[in-house]
Amino acid sequence: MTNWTKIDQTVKRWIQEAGTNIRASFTSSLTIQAKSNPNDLVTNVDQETERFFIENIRSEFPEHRILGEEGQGDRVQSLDGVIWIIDPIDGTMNFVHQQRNFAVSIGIYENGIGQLGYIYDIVHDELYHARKGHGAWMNDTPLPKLEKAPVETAILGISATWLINNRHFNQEKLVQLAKDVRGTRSYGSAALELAYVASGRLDGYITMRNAPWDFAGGKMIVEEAGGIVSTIDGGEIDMLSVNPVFAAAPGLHQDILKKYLT
Ligand code: 2AM
Ligand code: CA
Repeated sequence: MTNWTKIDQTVKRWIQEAGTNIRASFTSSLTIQAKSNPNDLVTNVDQETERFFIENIRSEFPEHRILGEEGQGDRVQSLDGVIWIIDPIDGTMNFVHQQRNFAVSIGIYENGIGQLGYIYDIVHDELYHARKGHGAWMNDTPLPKLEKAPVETAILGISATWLINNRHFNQEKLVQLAKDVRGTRSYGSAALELAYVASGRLDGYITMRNAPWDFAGGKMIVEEAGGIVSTIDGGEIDMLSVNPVFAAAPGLHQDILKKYLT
């Protein structure tokens, strides 16, 4: 049997240590490179933080596999066993330009089922975390179960990218949704936006393109807080592929799906 209590305590210790190192990096110069396009950034801190987690996981839990954004983990092609899905820095563009609105994101899945999730907002020292069947917390405070929210009073996380002509989704219905909700916000970190849905700072979050490391931790935390996470047409998220992601409070999720997404 997997000892989730031990894993939980260990991850929290590692996350604090990673946070200390990332905070220290603010005063040293970064090495910045572009990946798939000039706006897709990676820094030495992303790579060093991923390496920090991988080395620790390999030594403490050698039978577990690791899917990491920066590719230093394993080539994971199935969800069998225990898999750590890690984004060492989600919101790298914010990290580089703003030194805020970024987070460490970790989801730990067993045979495809989320067991532990963590999103650490280093600058605000806010650790959002969840354990399957036990609930979700921000630091030591339990997150109350999300309640039904109507569209008219909802605050929706959505990037302007999806409200202009794009190749992933016809924007017209989303433009109408953006008009109908009370307000929209865009933070540039999928992990933080999911953490905000879980904690009620946002009522919903929509994106057309997220990778497993962007949503693995957040999906778990939103679900343990009573929210719903699906693809844009209400289907199951595939933990090994890029997905459109729609997370929201109950009620709001069904209403938006029915009226704006199908
Ligand atoms: P990142 O900072 O770890 O790259 C807003 O840009 C959000 O989308 C961030 O969480 C960012 O994660 C993620 N993101 C950026 N480009 C992406 C891409 N091409 N595919 C999937 N997710 C992406
Ligand atoms: Ca990243």
